[in-house]
Amino acid sequence: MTVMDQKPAPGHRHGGPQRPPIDATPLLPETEPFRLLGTPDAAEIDPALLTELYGQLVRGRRYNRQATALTRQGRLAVYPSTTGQEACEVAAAMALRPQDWLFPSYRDTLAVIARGVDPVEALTLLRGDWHTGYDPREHHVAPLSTPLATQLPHAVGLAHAARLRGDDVVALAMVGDGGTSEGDFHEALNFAAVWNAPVVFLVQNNGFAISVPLDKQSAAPSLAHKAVGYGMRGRLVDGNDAPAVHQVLTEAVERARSGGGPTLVEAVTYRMEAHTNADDATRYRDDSEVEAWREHDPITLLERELNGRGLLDDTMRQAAAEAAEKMAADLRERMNAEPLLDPMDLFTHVYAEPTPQLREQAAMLRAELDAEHDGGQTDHTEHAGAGS
Ligand SMILES: Cc1ncc(C[n+]2csc(CCOP(=O)(O)OP(=O)(O)O)c2C)c(N)n1
Ligand SMILES: [Mg+2]
Repeated sequence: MTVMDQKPAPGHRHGGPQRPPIDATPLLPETEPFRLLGTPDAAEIDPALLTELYGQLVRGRRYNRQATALTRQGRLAVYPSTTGQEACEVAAAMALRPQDWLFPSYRDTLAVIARGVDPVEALTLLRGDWHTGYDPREHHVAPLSTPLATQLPHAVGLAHAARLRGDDVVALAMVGDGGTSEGDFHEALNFAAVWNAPVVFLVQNNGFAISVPLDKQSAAPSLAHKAVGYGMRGRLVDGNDAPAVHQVLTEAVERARSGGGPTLVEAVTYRMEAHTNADDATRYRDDSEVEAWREHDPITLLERELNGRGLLDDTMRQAAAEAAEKMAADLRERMNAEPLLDPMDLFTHVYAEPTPQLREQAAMLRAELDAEHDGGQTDHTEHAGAGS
C-alpha cells in the first residue's frame, strides 16, 4: 500500500471538517503603503515624536556617511549602508521597550545603535575584529546576522520561550526583501503563527538583494501578503515615512505584547547606495531610478512636515547637525585607534568543545604567531584550549 492509498486520519483536513473556515480578510495588508506624512492625519502626530525622529534620522545619516568613509580609509572591512532607509532603522528601535529584543541583519547597525549599543562596538563584526562586539544581553540586541534570515527563527524561539515563562517580552526581527526567499523565513513565520508568539517581522524592501531586483525575487502581490498564508496579520507601510513606520511597528509590537500574535510588516524603501562598499550598483541599475527616490527621502519628507508646522528652525537644525557631527568625530577617533587583538581569539567561543580540526588549526596558528614574534614575544599559550 502506498501513502496515496491510505485513508485520511479522522479529523484530517482532507477527511472532513477540522476547524471552522478562517476569514483571511482581516489578515490582508493595505493595498497601498500606509502613510502619515503629507496626509491630513499628520497633524495628529505628537510634535515631540517628530523632533525625536528628526534628530535620530540626521544622526543615522551621518553615521552611514562616516562608516562608509571608514571603509575607504581601511578602518572598516565592509559596511552595508542604510542611507535612505534610516526611518525603518530608527523606528524599529524606538517601537521597542527596554525588556524587548531586537534581532538585526548585517544591514541594521543603525537600529542597533538606536537601541543604545555603543556605535564603535556595533561595528566590531564589520571590522572583522570579533564575532560580535557587544554583549547581546546588555541592550537585548542579538548579534548582526550575516547568514540571511537565520535571525528569524531565533527571534521566534526567544519570543515563544518568553511567553511560556510569562515574561513581558516582544521580539522584533529585521530582514531584507531577498531574505524572504529563505527557508528560515518560512519556518520562522510558520512557527510564530502556530504558537501565537509575541514577535514582529520587519521586512525592509529596499528593492534589491545585491543585484537582484524584487521582481526577480518574488511574484507575491506584496511581501506583506506572505503573512496571510501563515495565518498572520500583514501590514504594508511607506518605509521612508518615519512616523508611519513608527506607528505601524508600535501597533504590531503592542499587539504581540497583549497576546494578539505576530505581524509581518513590509516597509517599502530604497537602497540608495550600493549593496556594500564592495559592490558597484551602476552595473545593474540606472542612476535615474536612484535620483527619483531622492524626492522621497525620509529626512526631506520629515523636514517638510516639521517646517509646515513651524517645528524646525535654524537653531534646531543646527543642533541636530552638531550632535551628529560630534558622534561622527567620536566614531572616527575611536575607529582610528589600533585595536588590541589576539588572532587566537578566532577560535574562542566558537564551540564549547573544539573539534579536532579546530585544535589542529589553533596549534598551527599559534606556531606561526610564535615564529613571527621571534621566539614568542607574545604569549599565546594561555589559549591552548582554543575554542573553549
Ligand atoms: C544564507 C545566505 N545566502 C546567501 C548570502 C549572500 N548574500 C548576502 S547579502 C544577500 C542579499 C540579501 O538581500 P536582502 O535580503 O534584500 O537584504 P539587503 O542586503 O537588501 O538589506 C545575499 C544573497 C548570505 N549572506 N546568506
Ligand atoms: Mg534588499
